[in-house]
Amino acid sequence: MTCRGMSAIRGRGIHYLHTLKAANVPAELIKNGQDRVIDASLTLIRERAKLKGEFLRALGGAKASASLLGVPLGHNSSFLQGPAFAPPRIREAIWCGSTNSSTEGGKELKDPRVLTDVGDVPVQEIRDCAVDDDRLMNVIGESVKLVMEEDPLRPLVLGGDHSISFPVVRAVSEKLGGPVDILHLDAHPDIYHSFEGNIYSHASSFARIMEGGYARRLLQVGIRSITSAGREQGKRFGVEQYEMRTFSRDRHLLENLKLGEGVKGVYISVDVDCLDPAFAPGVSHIEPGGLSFRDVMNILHNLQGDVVAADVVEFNPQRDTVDGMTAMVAAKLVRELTAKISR
Ligand SMILES: [Mn+2]
Repeated sequence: MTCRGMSAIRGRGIHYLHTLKAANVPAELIKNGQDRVIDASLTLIRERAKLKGEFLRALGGAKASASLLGVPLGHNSSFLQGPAFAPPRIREAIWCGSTNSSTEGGKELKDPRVLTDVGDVPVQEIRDCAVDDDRLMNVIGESVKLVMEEDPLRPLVLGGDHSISFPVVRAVSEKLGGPVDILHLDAHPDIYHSFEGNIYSHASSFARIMEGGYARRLLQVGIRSITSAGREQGKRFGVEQYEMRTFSRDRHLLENLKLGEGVKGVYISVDVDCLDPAFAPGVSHIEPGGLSFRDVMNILHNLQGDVVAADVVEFNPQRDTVDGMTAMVAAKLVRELTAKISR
């Protein structure tokens, strides 16, 4: 596909805003309506999380259990907006009959003590009501906190573009009362102060996280598209950037990580484009020279630490192969992260 073809796709993205901005309509009418829609959205997530939490506590036997929360948001991407359509495709692939419901280490995904689902934050419906991003990011964070409210549930967030990691990590850190260590797998450091004027850009989420003090350590792995500004920002925030060009040298260290001691735990953020595009073509930013799927599995399986929450972001179904290969890749990342979280 040519780049011109790609901007045509971008032009067909989601554009719900603007229709509620007539000058002669009282602002309070709109504000009150937005409040009601947001309340209703949070109520459905709260009640689903509450039911699943009560159910697991009644069953007993789970100390920590992954619960899926979809965040279908794509408008903070600097290029394509397809990640807004990812959560249902990932769920479909998790339960695809072509494979069984066991994780590699033998956990059973159909056991609710291992995995539950509280549904999606209705991002498009909220944006359709002309809610701005300051508020939308708060709704995403509130939704994460509603899941964490229900012990033993822990949020496993389905993106969405990478901008969602900022409100999610902020919520996790606020809820736990301190910073976490973050393992961030990505081709890009996503640490620009802002990108094309957008402080909520998917290229800026880790600048917001580091500024907010939500992470003690940030380890970025898989990096192979980084500018001098990205390296400077990394130094400024004390980020540990592991670039692909030295991966063979760093492999042993990265496949034996121990994180989260002395802080509130470990957060894992997986951008699907950390993988080489040979393994995961369905991403917005094709960047050759990445990790193999098994490299990622080795890093995740061998990581020692209490994983308090995680996300899988930047899967773009509009760029996937016709048979949904990258959906299966994203789903397997979610399945293995589920195994990592649940115990
Ligand atoms: Mn990326």
